[in-house]
Amino acid sequence: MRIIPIDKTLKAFSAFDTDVTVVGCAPYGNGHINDTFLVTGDTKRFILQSINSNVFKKPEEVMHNISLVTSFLKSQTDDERRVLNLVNTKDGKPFYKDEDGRYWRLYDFVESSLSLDLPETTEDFYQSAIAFGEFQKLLNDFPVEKLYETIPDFHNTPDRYRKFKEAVEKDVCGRAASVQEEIKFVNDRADFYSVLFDNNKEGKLPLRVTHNDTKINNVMLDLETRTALCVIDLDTIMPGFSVNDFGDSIRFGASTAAEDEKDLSKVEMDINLFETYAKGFIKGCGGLLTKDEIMLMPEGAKMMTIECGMRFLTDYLEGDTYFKTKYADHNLDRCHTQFKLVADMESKWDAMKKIVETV
Ligand code: ADP
Ligand code: GN1
Ligand code: MG
Repeated sequence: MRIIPIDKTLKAFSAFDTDVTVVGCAPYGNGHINDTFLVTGDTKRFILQSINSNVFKKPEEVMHNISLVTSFLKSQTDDERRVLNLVNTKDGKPFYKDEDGRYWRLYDFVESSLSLDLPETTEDFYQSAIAFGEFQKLLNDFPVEKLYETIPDFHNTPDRYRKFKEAVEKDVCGRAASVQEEIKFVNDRADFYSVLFDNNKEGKLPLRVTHNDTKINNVMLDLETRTALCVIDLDTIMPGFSVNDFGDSIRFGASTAAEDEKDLSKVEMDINLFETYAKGFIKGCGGLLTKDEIMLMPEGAKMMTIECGMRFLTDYLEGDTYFKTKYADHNLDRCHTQFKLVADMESKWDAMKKIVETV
């Protein structure tokens, strides 16, 4: 775990153009990538983040994308609570680089809102589906050529599989022998990994501008109405497949347990939540999705889940250098829930296919 001294955090905050006196500063949220702090000022609250530059090799390009996307989204709505508001530095930049090379950014805190790690009700999940669907639709008019690819091959599952096999081969931590069953689980599904790219080549799955990290905790819901307010965590907006945005939400939010649940008997993909999310996402996309894209939603769900499990296992084999972990086998526990979900989706495959045929 990276520890950032509090004086460095407060110094970074003071580089931004705010007119508050800081009264509190504490780590915040459950993200796996960036270091997030809630900064409480005397009149206003903020989210201060140190960007993970091990994951995002070119933080300036991430901030270029986020500035463009948030400005674009603001031009599409009159309600300022609907869009994440980036605060510039005193010298007008969207990020601050400190003397240790850390990159920082500041957002207004989205007040009177909540972000959930699992939906508490079916309606919560439906609302997040509407939000990510609408987000997809809005991005349809975004000029894709202006975006940098912040993590190359982010959802290129065949390439993730190649990197996984490399990690097994190198086995730098000597952990491969103890996870033979998990390795077999990945290898047994090798034929599946190119399915979305194959459909893309056949002209059935268009590349769109997608969010690429559609966990329910990346949507803020209004505390009072519990309707979706705004989509956050915009680091990975890049060209991608709509079914991946759909699928990543299912992977995380349609699970009956947390991503790191140790008791696998609690982990299932809730088919009713799958159906609910499919309806909400299609509605949010407002007629944008083609019939083929809708039909490939089950593949998107399974792809994002096996890919994520494979990424957790790769990170475990490589010594836990990518995802933040809280204890020794955290990545392995996460990998197990993902594989349990994949197996459960396989057993519910016909039902999933039927839902998207009729939805
Ligand atoms: P990570 O990339 O590490 O997942 P996020 O940008 O998703 O980082 O932030 C982590 C968590 O912090 C979110 O899940 C959310 O709960 C909270 N959060 C982030 N930005 C805001 C904001 N502007 N207002 C309120 N909460 C926020
Ligand atoms: C990371 O940043 P966060 O926690 O929203 C990861 C996603 C994974 C997810 C697994 C940039 O998302 O790709 O699906 O963890 N983000 C990045 O929970 O790698
Ligand atoms: Mg996040």
